[in-house]
This record gives sequence, structure tokens and C-alpha cells, in this order.
Amino acid sequence: MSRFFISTPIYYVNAKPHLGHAYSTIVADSIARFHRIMGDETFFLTGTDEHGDKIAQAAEAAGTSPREFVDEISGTFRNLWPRLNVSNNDFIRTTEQRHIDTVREVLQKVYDSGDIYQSEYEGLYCYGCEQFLTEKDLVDGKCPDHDKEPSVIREKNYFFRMSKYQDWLRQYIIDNPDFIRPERYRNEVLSMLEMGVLDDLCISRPKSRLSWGIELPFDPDYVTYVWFDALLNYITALGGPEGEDFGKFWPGANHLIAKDILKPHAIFWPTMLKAAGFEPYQHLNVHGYWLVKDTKMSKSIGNVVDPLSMVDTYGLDAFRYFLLREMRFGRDASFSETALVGRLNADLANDLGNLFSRVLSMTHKYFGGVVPTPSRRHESVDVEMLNLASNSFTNFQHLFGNFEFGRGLEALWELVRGLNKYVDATQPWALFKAGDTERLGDVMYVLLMLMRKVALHVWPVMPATAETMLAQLGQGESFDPASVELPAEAESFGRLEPGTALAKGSNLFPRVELKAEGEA
Ligand code: ME8
Repeated sequence: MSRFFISTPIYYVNAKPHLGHAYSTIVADSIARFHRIMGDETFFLTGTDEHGDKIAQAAEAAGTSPREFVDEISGTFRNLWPRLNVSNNDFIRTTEQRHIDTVREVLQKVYDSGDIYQSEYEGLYCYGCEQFLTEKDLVDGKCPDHDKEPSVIREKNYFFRMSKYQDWLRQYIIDNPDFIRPERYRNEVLSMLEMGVLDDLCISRPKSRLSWGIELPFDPDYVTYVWFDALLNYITALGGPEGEDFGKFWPGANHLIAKDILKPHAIFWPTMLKAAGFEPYQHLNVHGYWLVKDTKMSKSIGNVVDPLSMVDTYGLDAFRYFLLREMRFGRDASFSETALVGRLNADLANDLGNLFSRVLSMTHKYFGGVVPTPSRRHESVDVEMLNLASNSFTNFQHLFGNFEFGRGLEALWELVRGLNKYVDATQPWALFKAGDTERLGDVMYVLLMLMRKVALHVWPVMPATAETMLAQLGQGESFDPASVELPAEAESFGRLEPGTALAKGSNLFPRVELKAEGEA
């Protein structure tokens, strides 16, 4: 059995979750469910990043202690995920003792091996990025991400010898072409590594300036730099370096991030792992930004969309489907309610919803709501249909597994539209009228058993809809989609027992009208 580990970034608790966080977490949920239904043992992790200047400042601005502040905001993330049907196996907080233990253990290990040293440093520090910047990072003297001049800070600190691992990392990325994907981000990282010598990474903050962090195990006057702390969450959640789950899941470790945090994940993290004596993760999967009117949706700009208001207006599964279908993984995409409604009406209400209610109501009308027994005397139109289905399932599985969600869904929708055409071509109503029960039974069986397989393929993206479809197809309450092995479904005929009683179909996706002109 293969094993698969998927993580989202652990989100900063300096503001409430928005659509960008919801996107990463829903993608991670869909890919986790996909691996479960493919038969892989899967571990899905999300959580919150709670130390550092940024959080300490936000707590101060809110007039509360950092502890109270992080408890509250972390709770808003933790409580949001079940409402988006997110099936994470663990929720990690960097203020938990298990994480503090991992960070201190790894720091001590790297310190003992000689890859951490102390030195005086004067640099340009951006509080927004929580990073020292170099002159070449600045645009018009300002941090381009935060539009603020960095502060000059001079202090003694501890440094991680990141530069020592630069050539190793470059070679590793060259030897493992899909270590960082899609390719544009791999190229971006390679050019960062080829631009010059990497600076060593400052991994401490003096307690005189910042006390909200994990104390260095080898110097109590300092706390750990937030990125050195945060990245290690991926190991903490697997039980720490000695954990059984770490041994089991690390070889299949996939991180999911947006491009804003490419450098820490593609450069800091693999070199940290190498220095601590661990294998690199398997893949870094990088997506683009959701934009609103050409600008990145972000809490600092304030142009954020609240995921729950979208869910309340359009339904959870329509929202999940839209996010995965609309964004080409790796590229930026624009969010608009007009586009969401367009997809909802075209792909979900017209194509999928209509097909499903048509097939169910015909089965009720022609066979009393019971799955007919097929003769399996296939005509050419059936053979074409079955071939289309098999190709579409295989393509979906391949594309989805490669994080090409939009194209995977498009491949599946070729089948959904093909099934609608099959109904039009075979005209079950005419067969019924002509009394050709055998042919009618064959046609309805092909439709019903393929609808079951469509529901299973849709499950990672729209779990609740898929479960409704499966229940209405008579799959029973104890039926667990995750227990099905999807690859075998692509190749097999049937798997829907003749004689199964179907429920009355419901309207899966009512059409929606945009409330007001230009509202999006
Ligand atoms: O960076 N479009 O946390 P963060 C798409 N704590 N995704 C977006 C987005 C947008 N407009 N805005 C945010 C941190 N995201 C660190 C991570 S990991 C060890 C530490 C998503 O709260 C996307 O996943 O700023 C992005 O990478 C993440 O939120 C940044 O979350």
C-alpha cells in the first residue's frame, strides 16, 4: 500500500481566514480524499503558526496577551474547516508542547553538528515578512510585499549555515525534476540558487526584542526565528523525528503552498532537513494567487472574500468545485461571483444535476425505481460510451494525482456531457413506448452504473453531493466511498447490483441567478 502525506501551510493567526486559506485547505482536502479513494494510506495536516513578531504585534494591537490572542484566532481556523467539509487528520498549533519539543530537539541536533554559529549582524528587517531583506529585495527602498521601508536592526544572533547546502540543493532539484512543481516554480528556485551565494539564515531573535517564541535550547537569551520554528510543524505532527508516523509518511510527504512562501519551503526547509540528517520531502506543490480585480486577495490589502458567505449563498460543493475547476494549478486566477454562478449553472445544474435527476426519474418511471438486470448485448453506441467513460476516469485519475485539478475535472465532465448525449441518442422514452424492455434495461443499466462511478470520482471535490448521489443510487448508509479502490472502477463494468432499490432523486444543484448587476 502506498502512503501519502499532504500538508497545507500553517496559517498565521494575525487575522481571520479568507478565501485564499480556504482554497489551499480545500485543495489539500480534495487531494487527501483522492488518495484515500485511490487506496492509499493518507495523512492530511493543517494548523496554525502562532509565534513571532507579527503575532506579538497583532496581539498588542488587539489589546490582549499573545496567548489569548492566538487561542482565539486559531479557533476560528479550526472551527472553519469542518464547515467546509475538510477532513484533516490533525490540526497542529506551534504553541503546543509537542511542537516545542521537536523544534528544540532539531535545533540542538543541528547545533551539535556545527551548522549553527553565533555572529553579529546588521540588516534590513521587514516585520511583515519576518525576514531580513537585502537591498536587491527592495523596490524604491521598500519591501514590495508590504509597501513599507524595512527597519535597520543590529544585533548578535545565531545563524544556520544554509550556504553550505546550496550546491547539494541545486543538484538535488536538477536530479529530481518534479521535486518542486509546477515547473515554473522549480525554475524560479533554480534561478534563486544560481544568482549568487546563499546567505546563511538568521535563526534567532534576542529575547530583549521578542519573547513570543520557542527558546533556543543552547541559549536562553534567545527565541527561535519563526520560520525555523514553523517549518518543523510537518515533522511534529508525524510524532517528531522518532515518531512511527514520521517513518511511515515522510517518504510520501507533499507540501502544498502558494507562491508567497516558495523560498522558505524550497530553500530553507530542504537545507534544514539535510543539516538535521533527514531526507527531503517528496514534492512541493505550489499554487498561484486568487486575485480580486487583478490584485492579490490579502488580509493586509483588505480585499478578502469570506468563504462562509460564499458557502451560505451558493452551497458548499458548488464553492469547492468552482475553486478547483477555475484555477489552473500554479497560475493566478480571478475570483468573481459571476464566474462562480456561471460554473454552477453550466457544469453543476445543467450537466451533472440534470443528468442525475433525468436518469433517476426514468428508472422510477420505467422500472419502478429498481436497477434493471442488463443483458449486456452492447450496441456500438454503448461501446463508445463505455470507452469514453474508461478514458475519462483514467485521465481524471492521472491529472488529479498530478495536481492538475481543473483539467482532471474537465476530463470527467467530458463523460458527464457524453452521458447526456447518450440519453438523447438512445431515447429511453421511445424504447419504453415501443415496449423494448431488454434494450431499455441495458441502456438504463449503463447510465446508472456509470453515474455511480461518476459520483465516486466527484467525491474528493464534492463529498456531500457524491454521498447524496450514492445514497440515492441505493448504496446504503454503511457504504464508505473511501473504501472503494478507484483505479479498478475505471476498468470494470457494473458494480451496481441489479435489483438495488433507488431513492427518489432530488435536485442536486438548483440554478442560481446573480442577485444584482456587477455585484461580484
Ligand atoms: O505564510 N490566493 O501564513 P499565511 C491563494 N504562517 N492562496 C492564498 C492567498 C491568495 N490570495 N492568500 C493566502 C504563512 N493564501 C506562514 C506559513 S508554513 C510552515 C508557514 C494561502 O497565513 C496560501 O496557501 O500568510 C498561502 O501560502 C498561505 O495562505 C499564507 O498564509
